[in-house]
Amino acid sequence: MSHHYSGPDYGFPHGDARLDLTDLYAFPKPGEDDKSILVMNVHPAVGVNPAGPTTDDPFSTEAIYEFKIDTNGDTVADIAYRISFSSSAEGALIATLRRAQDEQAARIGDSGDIIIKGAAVSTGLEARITGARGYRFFAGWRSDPFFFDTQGALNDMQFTGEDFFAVADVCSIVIEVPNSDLGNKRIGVWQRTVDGKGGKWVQADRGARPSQSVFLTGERKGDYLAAEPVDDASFVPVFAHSLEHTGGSAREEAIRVAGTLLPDILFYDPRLPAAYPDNGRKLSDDVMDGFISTITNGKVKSDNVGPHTDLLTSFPYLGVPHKVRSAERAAA
Ligand SMILES: [Ca+2]
Ligand SMILES: [Ca+2]
Repeated sequence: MSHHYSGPDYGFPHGDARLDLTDLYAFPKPGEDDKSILVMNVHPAVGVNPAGPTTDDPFSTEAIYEFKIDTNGDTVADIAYRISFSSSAEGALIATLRRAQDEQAARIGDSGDIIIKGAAVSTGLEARITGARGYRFFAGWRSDPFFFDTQGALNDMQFTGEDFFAVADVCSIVIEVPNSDLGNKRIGVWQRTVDGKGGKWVQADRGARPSQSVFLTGERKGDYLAAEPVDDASFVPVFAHSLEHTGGSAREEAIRVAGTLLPDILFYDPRLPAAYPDNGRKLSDDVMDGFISTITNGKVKSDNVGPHTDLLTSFPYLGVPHKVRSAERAAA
């Protein structure tokens, strides 16, 4: 549950699992120094509230899935990659990738230059990949690379080393980006979903660093999901309150630690190797050991769960989904 189940009471934002962001990753493309890989995971295949499987329909056609990128350290986006979905004439789900910059990137909406359009969405076991203008793009079901003993966390941090996500699936949007389009320097990245169901664009979920919106936002979770990183100083008190509660830390120390977790941005320098929390995040980084240690004030250091072994060595890097959702492979 990195950000899995980000809505109130572990429900889904706007009651729609397809809008629920889970994890964000950023790392250099293996074997090619001038490109980076950005991964947005969304839509857990299994819910907690309501419990049980979510829809097999991967993405909402009424939403925008967005990577926000700050290139000059002011916590306001200067570049946005916007992904939207629609139905083709044949009724298949297809994706469009747009790139917005400057003031347009900071705003809400679906504007931006089209980089890729009509990209097939992968609903089966095969990864369908689309390339254009130095970019490569994937959207569809994958094996969830996130690993954590969720039941142990819910049982007062009594970890048994059972990986709740061992056979879980998630929906992934993976883009291979030329570093020149990211500015070739340290950037700040976050992700958000924007819901257009009600006739205007409303941010449904957002986040960057693992698990913060689930474990630390307390009664301000709704405000947090609606806010942007530039507003995040206002959440230091509620983060500190949560840290006092889970780790028994003194108020002053809790405020100091909360200040290191906000704004909720993943910093990434594409010129350097990725390793969370120092630079970006790889699919295999054990982010939860660090998070557990932070929220328990060092009392618990690991959930005894390690990375998955089904990661791929090439694009889109995430493993083949566990569940067969379409007959696509048989037909291929
Ligand atoms: Ca900026
Ligand atoms: Ca672990």
